Amino acid sequence: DKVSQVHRTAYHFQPPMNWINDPNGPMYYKGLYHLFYQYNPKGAVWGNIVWAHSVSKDLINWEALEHAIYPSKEFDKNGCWSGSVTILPDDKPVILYTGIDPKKRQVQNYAVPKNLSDPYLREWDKPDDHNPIVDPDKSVNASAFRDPTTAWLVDGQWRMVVGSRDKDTGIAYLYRSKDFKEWVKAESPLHSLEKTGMWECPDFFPVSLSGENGLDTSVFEKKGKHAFKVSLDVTRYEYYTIGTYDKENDKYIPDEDSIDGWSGLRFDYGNFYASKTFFDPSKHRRILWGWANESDTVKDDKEKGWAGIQAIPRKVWLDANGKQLVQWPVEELETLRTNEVQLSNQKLQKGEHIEVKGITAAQADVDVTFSFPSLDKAESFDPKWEKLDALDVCAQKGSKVEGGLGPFGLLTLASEKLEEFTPVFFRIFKAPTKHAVLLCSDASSSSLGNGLYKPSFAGFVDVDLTNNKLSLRSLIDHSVVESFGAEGKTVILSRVYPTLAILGKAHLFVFNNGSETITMEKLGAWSMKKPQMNEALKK
Ligand code: DQQ
Repeated sequence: DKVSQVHRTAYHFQPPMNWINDPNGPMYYKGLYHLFYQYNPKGAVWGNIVWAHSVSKDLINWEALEHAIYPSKEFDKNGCWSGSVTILPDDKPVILYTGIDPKKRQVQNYAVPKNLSDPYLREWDKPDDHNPIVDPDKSVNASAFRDPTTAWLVDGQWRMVVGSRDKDTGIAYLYRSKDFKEWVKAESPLHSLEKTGMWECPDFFPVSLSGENGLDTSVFEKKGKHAFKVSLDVTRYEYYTIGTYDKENDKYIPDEDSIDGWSGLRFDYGNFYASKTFFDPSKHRRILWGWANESDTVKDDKEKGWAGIQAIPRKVWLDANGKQLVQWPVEELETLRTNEVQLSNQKLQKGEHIEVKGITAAQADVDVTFSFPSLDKAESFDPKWEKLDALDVCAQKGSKVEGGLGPFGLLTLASEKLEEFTPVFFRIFKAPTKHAVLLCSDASSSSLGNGLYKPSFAGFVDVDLTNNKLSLRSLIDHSVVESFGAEGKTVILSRVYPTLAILGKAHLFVFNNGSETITMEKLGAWSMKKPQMNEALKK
């Protein structure tokens, strides 16, 4: 029997079928972007993990290639888990990845292209010489030792980090090598922190102090800043800090005002995990890939025959305030825009909603700027909330709870009579010393379906409100709503599974449910075309 595929995404990265998880080894090489990813060739649940491989000229249209890395040696007999690519001098890419060995130990291996003149880099060799390059020594927990990073070069020696834990202390073990084969563990880790648990998929990279350009992973600017990200196994959230890299002592030191731990900054306050960045020399930018798991039931995943997507690749850079990163969908995404609709200067009184007509609302890109006369009507911030996650505040103060300044924003994937909708909205509070801006992407009203995970994802937005404006962009793609608040300062990805608001029956509205009148200053909305998405195996 034919399963309905109403929730399959059109322009997010997906293979034709089966389970996917972490993005692996993203790179730009000889005019092509490569993406590898954790893949189960045999089904829609996690298992039998190989590195599937796709290439693209524009990060939007993808061609599927043969699997690049799959169990074929003793040192990866039980699985080929996550890892990274480093491009060595003379344009030679090398993969570092975690293999699961016959004793189920996690070991670090390397692989090199069989034929460097093939721009597709289809076939990879895992030499017996020096593999595995890193074995867990006696001090290391061999079942929590994985996900090697892209390496960086300091004074002629490569460094890379492997994620781990010692009891509940998260650890980024540091290794050094002169030739990329002989690796020696440093006496102390690059970074570690108690009570954070296993550090999966660490990522460590330099950021420019000004502008939006990215830096190659081995570039160190005077007084430069670095970002360090980990994926926390226990909560399935990631967090990052901004800090400095002390090259002499090979230590990463988070800035004093950058929270190191569970409540630190996140790339994304929604469904986004095991992310990885890479430097794109062709456009001098750093790009972030992240995995968005299903929020559907496992039974549905199996019936559909697929599970997992990759978020739209995002350019990432340091905010002008030096305190956080900013993200924006890569500009190439805009080539998919069609059926443009522009609206401007429309007032929204309390309780009003305006439909955005003329686009395919289930497969769209919408970018809107709101303004308001003043901050006077902002509700006061309940001090009790200080102890809560933003998500809990959003669960209490949803889009249907009337406010002062907000809630206002978008109702995405909405059914005609609003039995289903995923609101993405701002709500502004008067906090003791300043205003607190909450961005919420609330899945609780997204579907009449049963057994779904429907969290009220939310994050605070550290934004200057002196011009009384806030902007919001949402990428809507059937079962995903990926939203960028305040030009990418706070980002939230939600997976949702409407039963009524599907395909041509989905609607998009702009709404306000606060006593202050909001002006929709300008809105651009587009239907999104379907790119080539891994259908054909490139010959
Ligand atoms: N997924 C991989 C691991 C990694 C985890 C296995 C994160 O290497 O730690 O599929 O999602």
